[in-house]
Amino acid sequence: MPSLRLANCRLYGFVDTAYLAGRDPGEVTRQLIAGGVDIVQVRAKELNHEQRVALARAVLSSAYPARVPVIINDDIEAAVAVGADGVHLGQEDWAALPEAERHSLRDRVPLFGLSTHSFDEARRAEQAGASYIGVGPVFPTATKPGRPGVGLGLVTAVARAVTIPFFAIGGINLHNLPAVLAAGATRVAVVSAILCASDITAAARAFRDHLNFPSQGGSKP
Ligand code: TZP
Ligand code: MG
Repeated sequence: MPSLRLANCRLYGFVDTAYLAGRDPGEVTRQLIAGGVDIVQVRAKELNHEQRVALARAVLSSAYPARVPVIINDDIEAAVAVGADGVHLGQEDWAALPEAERHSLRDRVPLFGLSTHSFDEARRAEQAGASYIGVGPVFPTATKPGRPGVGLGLVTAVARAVTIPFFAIGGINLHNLPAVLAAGATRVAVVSAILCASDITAAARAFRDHLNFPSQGGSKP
């Protein structure tokens, strides 16, 4: 079982089928990890359950030797079936989950993350026992069409009030990364700026180089 410590996870990478463009998911996973991605999400909006399970197994087989946790988006049963480290759910998925399933989630998968788009959602996710939250989209992004950017102010508010790990997400690139960090984020989740790069490993490395803190492995949350 890979290390489940989120404390030192700074860069959240994705194997998102919308951006694979025919590339091998196991190889993309290895490239992400070679670039310093600390945690990987399998995001496959258009696949069915069986296809998502197969994809998740390919990602896990690359991530497992590197002890990098793998999180499955949307599909709790797929996460359980492949022995993934966790599941990531949106607000709608979470709202639709029966109370009993919400309570049993932590028994079924070691980690669960929730997407949040407002201060209240972030606070509620923490109270609900989420292992971590995503906060965004910070900036509008084609990866999540139709959602307005929540802005850097929400990053600052969450950084001050929420104690579980949070990842700023949405439209983050190397140009705006310094502003995201200055707003209070210590962790970022990046899809397109890494997966659309000609060299995935180099792109991930460029992000990761901004995310090393003096307290790495120490006390910084
Ligand atoms: N949740 C909020 S924004 C987003 C998700 C999954 C997409 C982030 O993708 P990108 O390409 O890094 O903007
Ligand atoms: Mg979802």
